Amino acid sequence: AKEYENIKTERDGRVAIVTLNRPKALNALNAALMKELNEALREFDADNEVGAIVLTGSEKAFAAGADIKEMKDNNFVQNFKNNFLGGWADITTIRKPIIAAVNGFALGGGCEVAMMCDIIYAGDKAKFGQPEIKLGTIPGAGGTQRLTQAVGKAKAMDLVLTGNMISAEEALQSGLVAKVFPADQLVAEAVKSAKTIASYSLPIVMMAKEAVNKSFELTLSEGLHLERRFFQASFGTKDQKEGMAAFSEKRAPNFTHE
Ligand code: CO8
Repeated sequence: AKEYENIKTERDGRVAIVTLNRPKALNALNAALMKELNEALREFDADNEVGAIVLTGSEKAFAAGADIKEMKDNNFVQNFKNNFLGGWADITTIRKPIIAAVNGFALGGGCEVAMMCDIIYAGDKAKFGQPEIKLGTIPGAGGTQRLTQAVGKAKAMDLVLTGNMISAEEALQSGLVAKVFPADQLVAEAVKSAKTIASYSLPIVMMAKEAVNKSFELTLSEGLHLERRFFQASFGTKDQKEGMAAFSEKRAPNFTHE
């Protein structure tokens, strides 16, 4: 695997695992880390041998937010001219599924990065929050938008305006996370799900991800239209023929991602 300074990458079969690795700052997201993260994700997105990605941190912190020490002296003109944080959402341009496996703190930009992923699994000690208000700023990478879409106005306002954290259990109840696991089993469980996803036809998985994500952008009739077209198009793949043949012949399918 390629050597990075702020992240680690590994492969387990068709699953790529990216681990945020700035332990001395609780994985606070600085420009160098985000650059490496986006680089690694782009590389795995382009790799035909990768079918799904798991993004995780340490047991103490997924990420405790943007690096406060790095940004504290920024001024408006600098932020604006450099489009500060603009590139951080590149994660959302990755076309393969990403599971965020969140142990410990997912605060501010950490929570926002998790929400840029497709599925969030949490360890039972995880804490989610948007504490920017305590620092004299507001969420800058989806904490007022993706969070509101995920949990609704009441909960999002409560988090964004008080800066309070919620537990994994509360995050589960409010629909922010899909599942909660004991902390020490979290990454293994995320990899297990990622392997299941990666065992399916990659182009079909990519269509499914794109279709679900479009539901946030399109009207219902446009979204249903897109879904139906993708569904129709899926019959143009070898994998649809294989999947339905295998069902009829009562055997396991052998998807070739074509
Ligand atoms: N930035 C820089 N350094 C950090 C950060 C951070 N966000 N979080 C923790 N650290 C550092 C601490 O300064 C400390 O360093 P040192 O040992 O040199 O003093 C080290 O990590 C360990 O942290 P603590 O000693 O504070 O550990 P505790 O266990 O006592 O507390 C907390 C853990 C509660 C998580 C605490 O560290 C904390 O409150 N951190 C800040 C959380 C926060 O406010 N996050 C929001 C940041 S603003 C933001 O994210 C804007 C969003 C921008 C969009 C991002 C797009 C992806």
